Amino acid sequence: MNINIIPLQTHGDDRGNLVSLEETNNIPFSIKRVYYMYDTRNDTRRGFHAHKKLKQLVIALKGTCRFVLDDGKERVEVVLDNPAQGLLLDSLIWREMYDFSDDCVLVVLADSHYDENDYIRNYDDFLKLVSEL
Ligand code: T46
Repeated sequence: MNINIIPLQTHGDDRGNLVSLEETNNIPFSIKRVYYMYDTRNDTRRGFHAHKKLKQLVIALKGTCRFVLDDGKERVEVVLDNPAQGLLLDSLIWREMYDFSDDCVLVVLADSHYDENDYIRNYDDFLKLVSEL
């Protein structure tokens, strides 16, 4: 499976670092929604779904967490621990998130507004859908 991690240019100087996110420049889609997660319990797992169409970019602004990405053929684990990198979450990829550090802050940029109908929350339904592609 192709794991797409986008390096984000850091404008660093002796004051610290600054990263800019610009649609169609370093973000490969038009940004319609931004959400973030923090104070996630480290004994919890999130996700357990795929999206029919939604594309997203996720950045660990602080701390670390692990993603499992699954395209129906292969499962790959990715550690997110760098605020200068974004993990592209394409459509039709099952995702699970776990091992959140206490200080973990994840920000997600999305190419569509929130739509519960875009979620595939049943793993067998997901496998069936990707096997029919
Ligand atoms: C994804 C992973 C990486 C909203 O009302 N608006 C929103 O934009 C979002 C994202 C969520 N919600 C509500 C829906 C639920 O009642 O917030 C609650 C928690 O959402 P959910 O259980 O879907 O959270 P995760 O962490 O399992 O998944 C989220 C995104 O939903 C999903 O698109 O790819 O993060």
